[in-house]
Amino acid sequence: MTNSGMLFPRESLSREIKELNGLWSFRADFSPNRKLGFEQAWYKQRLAETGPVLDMPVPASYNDITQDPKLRDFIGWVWYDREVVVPSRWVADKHIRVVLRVGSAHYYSVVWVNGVKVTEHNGGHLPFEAEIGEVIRAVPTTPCRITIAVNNSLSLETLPPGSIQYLNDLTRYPKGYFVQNTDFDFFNYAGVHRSVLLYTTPQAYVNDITVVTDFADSIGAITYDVVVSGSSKASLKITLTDGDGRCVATSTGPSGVIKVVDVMLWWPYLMHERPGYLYNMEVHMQVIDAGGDLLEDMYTLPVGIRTVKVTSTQFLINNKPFYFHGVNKHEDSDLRGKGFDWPLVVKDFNLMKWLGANSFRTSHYPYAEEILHMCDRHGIVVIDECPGVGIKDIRSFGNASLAHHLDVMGEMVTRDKNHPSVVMWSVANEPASEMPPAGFYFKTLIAHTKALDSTRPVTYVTNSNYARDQGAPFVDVICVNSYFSWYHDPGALEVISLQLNTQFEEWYGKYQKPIIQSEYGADVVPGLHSDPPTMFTEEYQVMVLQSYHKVFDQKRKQYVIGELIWNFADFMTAQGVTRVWGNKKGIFTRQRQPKAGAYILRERYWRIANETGILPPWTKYPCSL
Ligand code: BDP
Repeated sequence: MTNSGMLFPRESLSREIKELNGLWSFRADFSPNRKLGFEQAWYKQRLAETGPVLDMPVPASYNDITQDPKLRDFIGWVWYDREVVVPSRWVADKHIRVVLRVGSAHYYSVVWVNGVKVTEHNGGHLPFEAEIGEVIRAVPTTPCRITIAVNNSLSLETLPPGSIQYLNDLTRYPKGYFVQNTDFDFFNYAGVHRSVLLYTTPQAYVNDITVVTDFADSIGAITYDVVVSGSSKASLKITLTDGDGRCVATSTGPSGVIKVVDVMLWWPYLMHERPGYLYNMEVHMQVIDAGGDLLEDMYTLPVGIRTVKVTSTQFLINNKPFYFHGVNKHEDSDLRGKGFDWPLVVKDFNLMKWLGANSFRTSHYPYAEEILHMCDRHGIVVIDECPGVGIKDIRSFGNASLAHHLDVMGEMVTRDKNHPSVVMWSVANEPASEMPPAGFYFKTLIAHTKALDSTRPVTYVTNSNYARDQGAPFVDVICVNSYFSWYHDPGALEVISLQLNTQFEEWYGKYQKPIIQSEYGADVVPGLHSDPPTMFTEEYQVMVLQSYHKVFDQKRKQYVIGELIWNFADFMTAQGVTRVWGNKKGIFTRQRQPKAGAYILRERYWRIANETGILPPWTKYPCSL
């Protein structure tokens, strides 16, 4: 694990938080080269003084907020700014670190405070931060101004990759016309997508915590490692409390093993009557600084005690076979785009629980940390995927791409390593894994990920041919996407069972690793009906699902360890002739209303859960939330 932490900001007796969500001033740089903002140094004054600004909510994508098609499809730099009143105590007290944190912004960000650059960050979907105490103390203006410039252009070396294409034929395109080409199937939403906040710590502080859990009989074990920054002389006390707040164990020192008697394990939803059980690990740091003052820092980390193992035919959680019956999702909704939104998050969890889903994959990028906290608490199991989606061009397998991909995995593992809900890393979705350089690329990437975290299996999601896939020898679990009777043999429902059976036999025959059907599905325009079923109708989606399920039911007794429907809900994509206002493979509409397929899955998921025989009678389907 890396040494520099990315602990989720939490209030404590030693830490305060000031959220900067709400309305920011916003200006897109429409200049031909998109560089006017830098040339005119827009960060040196209030954005409103540089030209016309819009109100822009944070967090949100900017694309669907106005009526302007140029902003919806904008490529290049956009600028945000707002003023914030920093409590005078934070400025006056030099013992306090003041940190500015951006939960995520797409994709390349530069941040200034009072016109002074404090950080830049390459990549969306992951947080970045900067210590700004020195800057606000240098010129203690009230209020202080925060400026964020964000650029959504992608290159062959970014994640996801993309490329800008200039269309220079003046008989067909206006002067200076360019487009951004990408190889992924979701709208390239951009802006400040997650919370922006200021938080404080003392100058000596708990920078990172890593926990690895295990158990034997009724004794749990938490192996912990705490990194303190700002002092080498800190003393540490660890207190572990149970779900009722009772202290169950203590420890001292920066690392060690905490034993928990009569351990309550963390179990997935529907696998146990008390899923998502969490302890709280309070880390209390004390140090006397050079001036003789006592500095204290407190950080409380929720900890779930569980184990994960993979055999050639099974995925084991707490040594019991776990079958993924779940969904693939997107961070996507009307108006907000990819902007974080609590009502949406809670509604989606209620729908997943209604469905009897015990898991999801964060297709195709890391989701907001708040969502992983919900998963921890509700026992929803997560395959945590990095933004390695659309890696199709051979130039995206070069050294620069690989170096960036390794960095992104480092950031993602650092952020998500302590979540009990996260049981596997996915390093990519449907890369061109049959290309020769993919062998070295994925060997390196997967080995690196295992070096970052040796406790979780690693995979990537493939749709290539089993015989030509270069990375499959290195993954722990084979994740396969297939769309029989859709992209292949459209309309031919009768081929599904044969082709799916062949798919499983070939992959298992060659690699002897457990397999997850990581995507399958069919588009539905809600309300469209036909009998006999034809593509895009509710009946057709039902038939596709049922045909896949028959084969899953044979193979899950052997080596198939999961099924994840594509997709939980309809989502927006780029415009194109195969997309009628977005991808319609949702079993729920984009507004989260069920299609016929949702009821098929609901019946199935609850039946599978009940078959395991460990559900108490009161949770038998149909159950209310
Ligand atoms: C798969 C991709 C996914 C797409 C899906 C589809 O992994 O991102 O949305 O196909 O076409 O290949 O619906």
